[in-house]
Amino acid sequence: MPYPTTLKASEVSLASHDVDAVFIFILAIAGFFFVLTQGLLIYFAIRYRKKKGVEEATPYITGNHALEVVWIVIPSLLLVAIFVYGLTVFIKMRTPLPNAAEIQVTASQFTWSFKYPDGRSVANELRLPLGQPVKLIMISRDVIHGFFIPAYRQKQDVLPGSYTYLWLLPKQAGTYDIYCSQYCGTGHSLMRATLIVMPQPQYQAWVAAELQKQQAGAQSPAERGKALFESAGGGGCHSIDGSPKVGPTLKGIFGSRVTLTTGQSVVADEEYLRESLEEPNEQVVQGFQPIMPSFRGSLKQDEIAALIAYMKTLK
Ligand SMILES: [Cu+2]
Repeated sequence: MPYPTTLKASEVSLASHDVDAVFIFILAIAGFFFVLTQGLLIYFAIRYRKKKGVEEATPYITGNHALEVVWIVIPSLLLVAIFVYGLTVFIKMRTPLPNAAEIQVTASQFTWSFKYPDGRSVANELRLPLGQPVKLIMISRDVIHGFFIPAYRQKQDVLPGSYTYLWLLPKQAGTYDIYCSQYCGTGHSLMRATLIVMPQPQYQAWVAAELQKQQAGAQSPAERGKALFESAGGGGCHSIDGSPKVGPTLKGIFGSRVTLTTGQSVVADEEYLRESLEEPNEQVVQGFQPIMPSFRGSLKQDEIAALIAYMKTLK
């Protein structure tokens, strides 16, 4: 999703502003020396070209201390300036403000899951209030992923078994893309999420509405299953409307006859769906890769039952 084209990309977040400034600084220096050296090259080639019929001996030059000092000292100082400027911005980008709100990010094939301080979990959508610093504490459930917000110029690898972090300071309301920047498997290109930056009052209203929804009390198993499917990011791999994704669609799955990679055909009943959640790579549907992560241990039995109840509603 594109962010509004009326604003300058360099102003959408603190880091994007700083990173762009360093980039332009280096580009300007490089551009200046490119024009200077190539300009002189062309100028000298014309000015001192060999003229027809003129025999001129090339002067024998042994050195020029003043010139040598200039071309050693000036570029050295410029390189130190680039280093110091870059380091300053890097330190700023790696040092979260002390009042940063903490959000847990869990990456898994092929979903981003965000856990807010109030306990809510949302898949593939991160909402942040404008002007409020946020620290993302990230871990992966399976392979190495990369959390990347191109418009913010911020990117951080997300590793299994080790926390990494990123901190953001949104400066413009809008909608931005979040990509996975490390090839992580078949569904890598689908591993996208959306960052929505909202003005403070709207954000507070959204949080209140979500919390109310959550506390609205007794859900039916199918409603609970739907919420679980969404918060666990099931939609990253399985469509519910029959459209193709990395995994089979869940539309009409319950009670249907599926052909497995072994050639065998089975009915997708409660037991088949339970096994597909806990031992997903035992009975893989023909035409699909055995890449689904196991939810054994991470889903309780009543949650599995709720998910199956939800699948029954997807006719
Ligand atoms: Cu990934």
